[in-house]
Amino acid sequence: KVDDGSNRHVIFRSKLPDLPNIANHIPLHTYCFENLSRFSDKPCLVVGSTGATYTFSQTHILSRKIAVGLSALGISKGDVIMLLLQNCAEFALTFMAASMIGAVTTAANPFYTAGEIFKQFNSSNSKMIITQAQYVDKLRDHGEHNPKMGQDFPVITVDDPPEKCLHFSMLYRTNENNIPSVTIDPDDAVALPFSSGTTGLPKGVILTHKSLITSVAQQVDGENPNLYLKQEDVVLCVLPLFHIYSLNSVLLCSLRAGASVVLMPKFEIRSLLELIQRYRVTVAAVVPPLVLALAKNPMVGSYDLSSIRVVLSGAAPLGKELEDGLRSRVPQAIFGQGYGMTEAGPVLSMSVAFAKQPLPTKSGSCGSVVRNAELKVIDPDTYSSLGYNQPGEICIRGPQIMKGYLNDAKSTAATIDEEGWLHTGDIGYVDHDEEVFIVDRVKELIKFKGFQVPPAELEGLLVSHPCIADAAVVSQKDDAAGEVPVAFVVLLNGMELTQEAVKDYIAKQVVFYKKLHKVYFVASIPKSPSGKILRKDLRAKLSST
Ligand code: 4UW
Repeated sequence: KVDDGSNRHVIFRSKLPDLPNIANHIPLHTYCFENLSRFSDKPCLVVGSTGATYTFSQTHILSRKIAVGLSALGISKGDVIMLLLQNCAEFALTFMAASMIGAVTTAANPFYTAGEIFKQFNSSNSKMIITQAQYVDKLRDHGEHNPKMGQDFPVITVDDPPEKCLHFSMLYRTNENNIPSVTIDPDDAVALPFSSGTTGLPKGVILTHKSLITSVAQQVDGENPNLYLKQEDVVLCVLPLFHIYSLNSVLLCSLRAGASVVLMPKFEIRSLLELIQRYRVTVAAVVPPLVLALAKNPMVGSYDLSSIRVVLSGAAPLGKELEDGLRSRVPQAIFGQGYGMTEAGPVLSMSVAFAKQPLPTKSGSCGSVVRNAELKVIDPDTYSSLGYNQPGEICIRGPQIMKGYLNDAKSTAATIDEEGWLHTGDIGYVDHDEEVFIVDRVKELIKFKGFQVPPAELEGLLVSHPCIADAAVVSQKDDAAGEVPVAFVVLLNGMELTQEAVKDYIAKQVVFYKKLHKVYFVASIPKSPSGKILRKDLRAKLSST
């Protein structure tokens, strides 16, 4: 995918000046804890449900202890550990600990089914799972092709360990000075989130020390940070840390900037409001469905939300009415969006209204491209680069983007071209004020409340049904979730199935947000001569029904 040369590259840059240098030659944990001495006794991690607080120096020492504990269990440089956790202090501590010994963290949604968990576990070649007791049964029930829990890999629980599991305390009852010395290269992996990218099944996204440091620096470093976080800030961490948005823009950015992080295991409106009020939350990182809840729920009126100074939304489009709805409830806050994609490290653009010296922004914009990066918009058919206000596929280039997909050179080459541009599969444009607007998505991905639903995964499950000959899954617009997956199914000759039977078949195998909302039985799936599903035609069919 290279420009045919007929058109000069039009490259968009941040409205803010570039950082003169980014410390992306050091390991991620060294970078995140670099300014520790300035705020060592300040609260770093606050567990919302219990009030337990870890200062920055406690967070640092515990991470070091856990690093020793992980290596005592045989985890060494390059090994992958899997976190299957709701937001909790142990998540943050273990992530940093793994970085310290050159290990890599892959985090999965704890609500995943056993099938989904083991696909990620096997494909990432994970060596252990750290989880909560309530998810352990799922790990036992994993079928004959998977490794045996407790024998082939240790399972550690952060709460009372069930049979054959170890307790998390064994990881931190160590001497932090015994950390093995490892040499970490900036291009070594540190995080391995899974994403389906522009096409196909979920794949391991290799994010290196260099990519994550660069991304955090692009947000919070320098004289005029794009996302200005102060030491007095209290950042809400309700979005799941297993998703890159929360891991990067909430946890890592706060660690670097010295802001406190209030951890909430899962979204529940009353506890959320209580936490905001109790801890005087100043920065709320949210997704559109959460904005909806905050804008519409009558309970909101009974809580004091006056501490909030920043509302950052992302991961899915935010409608203007929704934004206005919430704005009227927190009138003192600055509103804005960030635009991210796991593979992009993840932040492509961020509202400059959040900068230390803020600039005016428009409602609906996803901000300006981050500093020290290049963004271009290309014609999806000719690849030639487009100018202001012309919608096309958004591409990004810079040291923050992923190294590639794990063990998948083909998908990597289809996503990052020879010139280093990462093709997002999103359609958008940049206006004359350098603001990015997303208008459509050309990739297959469906986003349910910001969660990834890869159609190829559901199609694979559908055609594994003995009565189904072919299938295609596309998105349908939905007021509450943004998008929901619906299926077109071709039955094998003479076979009969009801819509409910197809839905149930899928529902048993996937996490709640991947469930099919509708099933249409059709005679054939429209395909291009090369065999690609013509999803546009199917979506058009949906909007005409
Ligand atoms: N508007 C419209 C948006 C937007 C959007 C994303 O699950 P992934 O791979 O990754 C994410 C990451 C989001 C993110 C990370 C860090 C951050 O600071 C931030 O700002 C608030 C957001 O969602 O899904 C990637 C896909 O999600 C869509 C878009 O299609 C993108 O390719 N998407 N943000 N503001 N759509």
